[in-house]
Amino acid sequence: MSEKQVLVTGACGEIGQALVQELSKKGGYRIVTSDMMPLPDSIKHLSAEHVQGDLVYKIKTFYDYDFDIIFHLAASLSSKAEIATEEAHRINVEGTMQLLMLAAYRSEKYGKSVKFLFPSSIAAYGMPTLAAKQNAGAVKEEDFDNPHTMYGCNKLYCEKLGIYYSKFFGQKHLDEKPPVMLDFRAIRFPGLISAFTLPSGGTSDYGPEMLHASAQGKSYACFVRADTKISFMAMPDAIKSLLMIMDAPRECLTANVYNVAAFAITAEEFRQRAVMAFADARISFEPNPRRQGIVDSWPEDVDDSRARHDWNWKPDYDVDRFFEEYFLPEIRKRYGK
Ligand code: AKB
Repeated sequence: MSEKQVLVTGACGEIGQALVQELSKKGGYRIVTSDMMPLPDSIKHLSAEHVQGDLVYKIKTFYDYDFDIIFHLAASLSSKAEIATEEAHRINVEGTMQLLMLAAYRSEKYGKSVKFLFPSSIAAYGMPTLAAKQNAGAVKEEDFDNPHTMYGCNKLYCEKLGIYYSKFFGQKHLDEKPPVMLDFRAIRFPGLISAFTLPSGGTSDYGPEMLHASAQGKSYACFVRADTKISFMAMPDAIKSLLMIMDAPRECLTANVYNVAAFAITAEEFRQRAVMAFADARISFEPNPRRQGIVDSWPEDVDDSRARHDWNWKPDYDVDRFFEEYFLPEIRKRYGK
């Protein structure tokens, strides 16, 4: 069978690096990567071609490629996007729009539906008050879709754009045979934690930052309150979900956008786990009002029953397995603790 051609944008980011490694392990793909930065050594040898530069300006390059699948991971995350809103809009929305137009064009012109995989986020939600957040429990995809951040607005709007380009673009008369459209599939991710890379520019970053700092014997001042609770997931589960939704037969998908969840814990619970694992961990809480406000607007947990039903989603790592079987063994190897 011939190889499928895959584009991974934002390949140098945390999800990008882990995804490129898994796609290459899975086999059967010619992986083209793109990012503002050169590829790190860990994945350099796995990319058939790397296009370095700003996606918005490089998009013309990609019109010559016959992509079967696009993973559009490039984004400016929530904390960074809140500081540079206009730039975030350009990266998050214009970049996505350009790539969706390319996928729509290729799908229609060559009669072959390009799969477009999009990582959305719990930032697409906006809980009106802390009390509402605490009372809501695990929220469904259609609830509380009123983001409070530029990044959340960008993600929610790009979900809508993806649905538009996959269903309505061209506005054919209802009786006309519809053209071949792109196949848009989005996952709303919680905070992700990798044992190999550190996030930057996000607001769920306090979780991974606290753990990596403690593993290195460094003190850490957590920028949110101890009682702050959101949902988190091990990076291998995030990659698993992307590959599962990629492979899911279209007819099994009842929606374009899916929550995935693994474990919802507070910043204090992170601290306790860190202290149990690393006796010299020194963690204080010094909330930053702006970043606190962002996380307070995200739900405590999300309901992923739609993904479980439609494509048999189930995370491998609950909170205990995350620490005992993934994070701690890997991080001890990494930092020699
Ligand atoms: C962020 O904190 O911005 C991201 C996210 C939750 O989408 N990690």
